[in-house]
Amino acid sequence: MTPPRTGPTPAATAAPAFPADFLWGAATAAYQIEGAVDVDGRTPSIWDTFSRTPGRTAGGDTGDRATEHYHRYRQDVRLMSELGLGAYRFSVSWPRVQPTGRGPAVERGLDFYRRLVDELLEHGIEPAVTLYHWDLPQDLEDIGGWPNRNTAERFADYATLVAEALGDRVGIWTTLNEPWCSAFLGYGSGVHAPGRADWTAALRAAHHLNLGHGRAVEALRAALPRQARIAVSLNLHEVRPLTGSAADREAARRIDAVGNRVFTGPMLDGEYPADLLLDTARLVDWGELIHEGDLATIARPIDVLGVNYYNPTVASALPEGPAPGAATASDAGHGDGAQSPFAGCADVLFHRAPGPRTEMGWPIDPTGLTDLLLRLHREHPGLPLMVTENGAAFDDRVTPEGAVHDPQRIDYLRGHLDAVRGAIAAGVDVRGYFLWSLMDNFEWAYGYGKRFGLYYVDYDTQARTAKDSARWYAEVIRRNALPDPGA
Ligand code: IFM
Repeated sequence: MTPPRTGPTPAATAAPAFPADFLWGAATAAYQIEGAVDVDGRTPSIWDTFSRTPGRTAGGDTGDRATEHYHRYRQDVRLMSELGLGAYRFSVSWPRVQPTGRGPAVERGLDFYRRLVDELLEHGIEPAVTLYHWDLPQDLEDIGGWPNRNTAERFADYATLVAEALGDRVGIWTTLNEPWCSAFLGYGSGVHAPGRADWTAALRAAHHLNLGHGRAVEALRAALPRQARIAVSLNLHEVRPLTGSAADREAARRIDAVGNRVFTGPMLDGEYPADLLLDTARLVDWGELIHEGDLATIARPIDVLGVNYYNPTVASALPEGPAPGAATASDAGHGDGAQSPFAGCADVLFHRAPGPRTEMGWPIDPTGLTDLLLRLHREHPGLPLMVTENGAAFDDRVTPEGAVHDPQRIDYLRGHLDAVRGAIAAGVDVRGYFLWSLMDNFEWAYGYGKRFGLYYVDYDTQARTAKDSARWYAEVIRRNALPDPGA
């Protein structure tokens, strides 16, 4: 069930090692693994409501049971220990801690995370907490959700509660995970909870997520010891124009604005990019949305930028006539037929690069990760980076002998880790890598059909089985270097 440690260290590999203090981790998120959705005072989040709504998730799957991590966390920490993880990135469920999104904390909810953190520390694994991985308390959605400015204030209060409970033992804190998904898939295309399709609401949500991040940074700084490291994890789009034509480059620029710079602009540069404000002026009144002082709050310094990367995005302008092989923005890897998540870019086409894909249909191209890291280093020199998510879903099966052979995942990981190493060699300050994901789990609107884990989960018995990639990753961690292919 667990990956045995491999034998003695073979002769030094040709591949250069990662920096000596490089942090090797794996990541999960509360709603994707915990289950136990109605115990110890937890109330529904927007994902409970959404997934219980017919037609919203594949097969009607919900996170009700998930991988039962809430009750099996000790076993799961043992699996992490056998991998040799230096750190484990998990998220705290807001409705477990503060069911209505306001008021005092529910201690029974916090106790789960106290137990988890203690277990991690006992195994020598550094806990890395993400405060928000998409499970907004339904009560807050009922009064407007992220398009409502008040949600940012509520988020800061919640951040204080969690920091006061765990701050003495947790050194790495992330405010938001992938706010682009919360804003643009949750309120723009509607393929994520709460399932609203309204570009104005999506842009308002983006600003309030930015503000919530800034307010949470302030709250964390006030509550945490000085040495705590504070981050945000962004799923930045490595956007490439299909051709060098001015029209395609313009399409890529617009996607970059509403896919990336809508967050990096205010968070890292203290302002929204002028081109984004112009592009979206007909959708939202930015002057009304941004209050005095907001930009200074959003730009509170962070210690590390978390980068979540899976694949590059190829965009072009809508040509005259039909465009074979292309998909409109609504199909940009996030569900067919829905409104585009890229606000105001319905006329942009997305192209599926030839070559191998993952089970999600996402192209496999590690050069996108190197380019993204290089760009961030160029544009924000001095800001340490951490890959806080990277991984791939494949159609894993358990053999009659009880093994899970996943050579494609090993290839994917090798390529992307090599990309990280290449960026480090080029001078980029990358502090660590968190593989998505520790174990198979609830892949949001795709339900349980897409398996990203190092551990295969049998959802009937909840048995965890180490995939070959788990053994391979344990070896990477042990060597602090990539093993030779075939090793
Ligand atoms: O499963 C998700 C995760 O919750 C956020 N980032 C992308 C992963 C794979 O889709």
